[in-house]
Amino acid sequence: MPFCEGFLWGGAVAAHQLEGGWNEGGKGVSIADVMTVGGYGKPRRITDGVVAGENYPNHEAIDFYHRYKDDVKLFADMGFKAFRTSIAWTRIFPNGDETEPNEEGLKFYDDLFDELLKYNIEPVITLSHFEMPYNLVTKYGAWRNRKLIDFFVRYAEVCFKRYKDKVKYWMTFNEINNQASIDSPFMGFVNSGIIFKDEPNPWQSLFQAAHYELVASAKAVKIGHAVNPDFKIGCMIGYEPTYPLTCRPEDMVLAMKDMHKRHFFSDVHCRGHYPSYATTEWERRNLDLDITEDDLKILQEGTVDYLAFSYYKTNIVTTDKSKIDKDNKDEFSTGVDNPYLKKTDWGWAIDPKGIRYTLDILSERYELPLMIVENGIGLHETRENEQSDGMIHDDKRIAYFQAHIEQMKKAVEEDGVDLWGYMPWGCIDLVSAGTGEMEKRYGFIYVDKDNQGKGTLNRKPKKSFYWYKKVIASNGEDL
Ligand code: BGP
Repeated sequence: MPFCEGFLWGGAVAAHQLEGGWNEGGKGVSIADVMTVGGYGKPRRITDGVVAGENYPNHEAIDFYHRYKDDVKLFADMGFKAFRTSIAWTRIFPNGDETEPNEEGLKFYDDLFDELLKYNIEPVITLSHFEMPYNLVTKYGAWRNRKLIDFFVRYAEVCFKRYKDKVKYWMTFNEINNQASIDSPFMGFVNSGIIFKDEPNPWQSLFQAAHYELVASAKAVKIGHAVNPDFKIGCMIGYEPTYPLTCRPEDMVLAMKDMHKRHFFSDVHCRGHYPSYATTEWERRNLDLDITEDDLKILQEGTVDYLAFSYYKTNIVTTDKSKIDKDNKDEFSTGVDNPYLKKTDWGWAIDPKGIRYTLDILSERYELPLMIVENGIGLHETRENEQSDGMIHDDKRIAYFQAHIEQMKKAVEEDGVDLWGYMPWGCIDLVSAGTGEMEKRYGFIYVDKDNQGKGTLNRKPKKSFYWYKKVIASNGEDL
């Protein structure tokens, strides 16, 4: 049996992408609340506060805030052992800088966790998933400011103490490493509250913000372990292996250097110190970073218990500029296709073997347990795709998961990777983070709502729902 006993089969979401209730229960405005709908090749706009008349898809999302009991029941029907979601920071500290938390927000997550535990579903919780309080951006300059460390740590401590008997698995920041793509306004804003490309010295801002976030994470890990020594506290990175287009040594080196962007944050989270490729880069770029001796000590003391990651695709790089399609190069794509792979409708390369490659690299590099907390395929699906049995037949999704789970098995069985769990992304249709659309669907469960916000919000299992139920029941044997 490749997967261990108690393997955490489940699904993943993030508060801002499904809860809605953006201004209910005392919740404050988060950075996700000021982002409009975009689309394929059309980035989401970040508005200056919430502006009347704009379409903000996260405000209602799929209304999980009011419907979570029914949704948790559906997850339980599928046999989920785990459910990954985030706590919306703005439900607990609406402006981020209060000294006392918002009781109504805390209560909401008490109720949600109780509901999950009622069905023996383990909550797997991210503290910050693209939803920091917007006030911290406007009033303090977001993660440019050292004060953010204390705000985050206070928030983390409140959550650890409140939920210490309900939640065992935690993650500090979602995909913290993606902001290293400093040209992407989206990645910088959602991770740090900063659009790096608009900064006078983007590299200075990136590494300073990164440092404060890493210190905040390490402090949180340390405090969490003191609150409950049984806690398992991990980091979470977005992992997209970079392949060279050819075996020309120039391409190989470029791909290797590109991977520094992927590893920089996890190197610090897992090893407790900065890698030499980063410190030499700081010197080369003449950066003047605020890093104290105490900070370096805390990084060492607050290393993580496990490494969680998302995996959707692999990327290609080349030094041969003639091979780069400039029209296809954007925030999420290098503009070079892998000739051996098919792509999704959103241009993401489908590469099941890449998940084994990822598991092996991370396992060898850090020698830590791993958790896959996002994986999946975005598809266009409407009620018109329903078959005579009244179900959406998402065979493409089933094929995608079959192929990826096969490769996970090989990584465990043949390569000895210590894998704790698998939580496919968007287990129920929700708002896409990158595009803000409902149309980019990942779920085992269909939600009746379109990009304009119209629909009944009714839920309906897709074919993959029954397929995944069988996979979980057989602990991954019956694919
Ligand atoms: C990850 C995020 C998620 C999620 C997912 C899919 O980067 O952690 O929040 O949304 O990607 O991306 P998208 O929604 O853009 O398809």
